[in-house]
Amino acid sequence: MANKTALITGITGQDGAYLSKLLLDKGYRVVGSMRRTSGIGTWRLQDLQVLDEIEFTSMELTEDSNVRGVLEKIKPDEIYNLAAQSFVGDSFTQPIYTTQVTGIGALRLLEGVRTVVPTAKFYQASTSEMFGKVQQVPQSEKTAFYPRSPYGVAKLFAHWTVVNYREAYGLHCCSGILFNHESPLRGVEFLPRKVTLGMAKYALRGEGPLRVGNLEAKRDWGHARDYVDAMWRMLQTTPVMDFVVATGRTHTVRDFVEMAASACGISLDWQGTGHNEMAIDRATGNVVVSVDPAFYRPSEVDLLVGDPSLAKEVLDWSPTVRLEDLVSEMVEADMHRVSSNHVSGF
Ligand code: NAP
Ligand code: G4F
Repeated sequence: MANKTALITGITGQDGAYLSKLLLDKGYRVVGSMRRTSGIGTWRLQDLQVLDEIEFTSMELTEDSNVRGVLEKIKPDEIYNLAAQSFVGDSFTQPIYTTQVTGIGALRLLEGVRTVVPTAKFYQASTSEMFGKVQQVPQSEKTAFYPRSPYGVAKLFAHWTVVNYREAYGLHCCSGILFNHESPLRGVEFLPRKVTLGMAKYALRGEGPLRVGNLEAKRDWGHARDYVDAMWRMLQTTPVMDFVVATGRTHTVRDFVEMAASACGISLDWQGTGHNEMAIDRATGNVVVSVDPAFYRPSEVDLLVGDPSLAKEVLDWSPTVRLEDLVSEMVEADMHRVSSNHVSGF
């Protein structure tokens, strides 16, 4: 039997890279769709040494005919919709664009699946951001949604569209409600990578201070490599349903900063409060981190912690990387990049 063909939208992102590697290792033909940009966006695929094994096609999620044309040309067996304007902070200043790409983009694809490749399996990248102002702790598949950003609202639209296309048209489509997942391939605008890169720059070059926003927000952080494995498992499982993917542990942004500092051999003392708070290097007295209200969000998601029991029971999926080890891996990668003057992702 010929190898299965997987179409990955958002292949140039963090998850796109790890998922490509996983599917190639399983013998899939992997086709990645990329939007037109002015630069070379394939550094993550190069990093994982999969670039030469992927076929690329051009697809902009805001273009109906482009989306449909790609499905007609590729005729995928499995579709992983990872493409999104995925940065919550920017969704407050670009709400309409975010909704077009992150919300209606998923609908465009599903309409394409329904009319062009109705037997294809479809994975949608849903998010714990949909829980927002959480109605239950921990959050599970049964927890009510209450999004707190234009991004969260757009993802919730996509999430319910998947449910509707499954029930109305019998499509094999499902969503993974993924909690925050990170790696050395994470974008530098997100808090974890911003912190590990910032700490590496401070440790090796004395650069700083690193300016951050809300230190008290809590997140359930796992490793992206584990989470793309859950995506694949979901599409191999019947009956088709949605799953929470999380570690079940939660930590504050402050904890993450301390862990990253410690991985660089730096001990921090916190001084001040609120907008005037800062972290001082105990050994030198230098300011390493300072709070900048510019990084606060108009409405924040204060606490995320997922209950991955259903994924464990049905998919036999469990996270394999502890946060402490994830932070060490990210710091080590950024120390290497900074020391060799090779910082990817800018
Ligand atoms: P990411 O690194 O930001 O990647 C997003 C991808 O979407 C990139 O390949 C980007 O292309 C592409 N894209 C953006 N706008 C597009 C457009 N208009 N048309 C076509 N492609 C477009 O995100 P990630 O961390 O890999 O996350 C993958 C998916 O999971 C996203 O949908 C995200 O919202 C969701 N998610 C992520 C997490 C997490 O913690 N990482 C948690 C839950 C859900 P460029 O390279 O050209 O920008
Ligand atoms: O790393 P973040 O930007 O991730 P956020 O907003 O939780 O969203 C990520 O995870 C979602 C899943 O829950 C995904 F759907 C989404 O696509 C994305 O991958 O921020 C984490 C926390 C927030 O509470 C934020 O307010 O860190 C806080 N924070 C504090 N200072 C900061 C900063 N976030 C960023 N990006 N930059 C700061 O300086």
